[in-house]
Amino acid sequence: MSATEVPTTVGKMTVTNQHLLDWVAETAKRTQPDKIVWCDGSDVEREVLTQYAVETGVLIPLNQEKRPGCYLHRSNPNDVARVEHLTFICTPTKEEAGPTNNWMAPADGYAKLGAMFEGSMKGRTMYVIPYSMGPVGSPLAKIGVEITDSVYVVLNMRIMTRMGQAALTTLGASNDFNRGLHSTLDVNPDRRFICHFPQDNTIWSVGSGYGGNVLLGKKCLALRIGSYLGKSEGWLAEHMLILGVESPEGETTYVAAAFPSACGKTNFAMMIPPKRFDGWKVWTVGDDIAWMRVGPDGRLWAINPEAGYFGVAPGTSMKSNPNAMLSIRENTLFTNVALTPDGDVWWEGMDGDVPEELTDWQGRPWKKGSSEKAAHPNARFTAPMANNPALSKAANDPSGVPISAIVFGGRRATTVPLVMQSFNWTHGVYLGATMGSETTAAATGAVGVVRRDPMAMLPFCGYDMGQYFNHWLAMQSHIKNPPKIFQVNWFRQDTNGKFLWPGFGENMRVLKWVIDRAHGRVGAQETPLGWVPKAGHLDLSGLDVAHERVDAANAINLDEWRREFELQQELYDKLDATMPEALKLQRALLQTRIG
Ligand code: OXD
Ligand code: MN
Repeated sequence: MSATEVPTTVGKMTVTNQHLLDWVAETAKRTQPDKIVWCDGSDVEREVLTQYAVETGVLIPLNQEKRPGCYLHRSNPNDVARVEHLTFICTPTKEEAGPTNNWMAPADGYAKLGAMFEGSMKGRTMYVIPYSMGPVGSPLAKIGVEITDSVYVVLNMRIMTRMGQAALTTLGASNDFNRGLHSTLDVNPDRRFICHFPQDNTIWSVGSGYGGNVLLGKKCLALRIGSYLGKSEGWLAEHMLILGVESPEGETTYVAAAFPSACGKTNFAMMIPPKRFDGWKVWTVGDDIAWMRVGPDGRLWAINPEAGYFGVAPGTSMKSNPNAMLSIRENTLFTNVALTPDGDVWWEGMDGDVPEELTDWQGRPWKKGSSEKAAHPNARFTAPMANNPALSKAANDPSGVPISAIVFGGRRATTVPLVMQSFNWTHGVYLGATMGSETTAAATGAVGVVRRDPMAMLPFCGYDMGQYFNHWLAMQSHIKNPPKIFQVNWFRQDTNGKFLWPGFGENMRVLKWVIDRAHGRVGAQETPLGWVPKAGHLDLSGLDVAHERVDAANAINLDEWRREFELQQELYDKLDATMPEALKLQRALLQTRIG
C-alpha cells in the first residue's frame, strides 16, 4: 500500500467519514508513513500491537504469572514528564492565551511544526486512533482522532479512552472532532513542541513519546482544548477528580475536587474510609479530569472523560492507596519503574523491604543503598479503570453524576485550615482562583514559597485565566441548584515540620462534614475566611491523633492571613488586564474581614 492510498476498511472497521479520510490522506502525504493502521480497539488488535511492541523493544513483558497482561516501557531519559515550557496555546492573539500560557501565532505554529512533520513517518507506521472522551454517545462526551507514529501511544490510548470502532460510529459523518497529530521524531528536546489550536479543535505534538505530551486526549484535549470549548459552549472542563460517597443508608453524594499535581488526587479519589466509618463507601468516578454541564434539573452533572488512570507510581502502596495497587495487578502498562529480578515492578515507597538488587528505570543494575532512585520520580502506571475495585457504577453512565460539592485543595504548610466552606458561589470561585501550593525544602530548597495554581488549572487552561474566572462566575446564573464550594488543606504542619492531620483514609472525616453541609444537615461556624465546622461537628471518634493537633490543623491565624493577602497580590498583578471585578471585590472584602 502506498502512503497516500488510504484504506477505507481494515478488518471489521469501516471508515466512511469523508472529513476524516481527507485529513488522514493529507497527513499521510505530509508525513509519508510506510503503512497506515486504523485502530478498531479490538482484542486481536491489542494482541498484535503488543506483540509488535515487544519485538521492537518498546515494551518489556513482566512476569505474566504475577502481573498478567502487564508490560514495562522505558522512555528516553530526556523525555520523562510534561514539558510546560514547550507547551503553546496558538490563538489568533496573545491576549486570548493570556499571561499564564506560552503563545505562538497559529500560522507560526503550523509552519514550524508542519516542517518537522514533513516525512517524519518515513519507515514508520502511522496509526489512526478514533476515540471518545466520555462514555460513548454521552451528551457530555467529545470525539477525537489521534494520528501517531508511536505504538506506545496506541496501547496507552486503548486504556485511557474508549477507543476504536464505537467512537467512529458515534462520529458518523460529522466534521466535529478533535484532530490530534503526533510524531515522536527523534525524541530531541530541541525539536519538542506541544501546540494547541483551540479555534481549529486541533493539537500538534512533536518530539516526545511521553504521557501528557502525547496521549492527546488527556491534558491537551480534555483540559486545554476542553476548557476553551467549555467557555464557548457553556460548560466546565476541570482538573478535578470525581468521587461518590455512599452512606450506610444507601445515599450517594458526588463530590468533584481540584488539587495541583502531586497532592494525592488519585489517593483521594480511591480512598478507603477508616473503621469508624464502617458501612460507608467511597466510589471512584474519575481521578484527574471532570467535564461538567448543567442538567435539566438545574444541577451540575459531571462525567470523567477518561477510561483509565495514568497515575504516578512512586509513593503508591497498600498504605497510601490500596485500590490503586489492586488496579495495577493486570493489563497495566508501567513506564519508567524499576524491574525486580523476577520480572515484577518496584518503586520508592512501595510496601515491603527494599529489594537487594533491581534494574533501574534506565535499564541499569541498581543495588540497595544506591543514592540514585530506582524508579523515576514521575514513573507511571496506565491502568484500566475497570480494574479498580472501588469503581463507581456511574463511571460509565452517559448522564454523568450530579455534583453536590466542589472542593479546592493545595499543599500548604501554614495558613490554610483543614476545611472551610465558602460564603457563596463567587467567594468559592475566589477560593479556587487563589489556591496555591507551598514548596517544601525537600522539593526545591526554598520553604514557604507559594506557587499559585488557580483551580489546579495553571498548566492546563487553554485560554486567558481571567476570562476563565469570568466563565466560572457566569456559570452561577445557569446553575439553579449549585454545588457548595469548599477549601481543604491536608498538609498543614507543626513547627517541627510534622503533618498535623493524618490524611489518607482519615480525610473521610472531612468529607463527611462537606457532604452534610452540602445537604444542609449540619451547622457551621462563621469566621472571617468562611464557614468552618463547629466544635464537635468534625467526627474524630477513633482517631489516633491528639485533639490539640486537629485544632492546630483547623486554626485560623489572622497574621498569617494578612501575609497571605499580600502574597495574592502577585496573581492579581499578573492577571490584572482581565481579572473580574467580582474577584477584586472578594479580595477587598477579605481585607476588611481580616483587618
Ligand atoms: C497529571 C498531572 O499527570 O496533573 O495528571 O500532572
Ligand atoms: Mn492531573
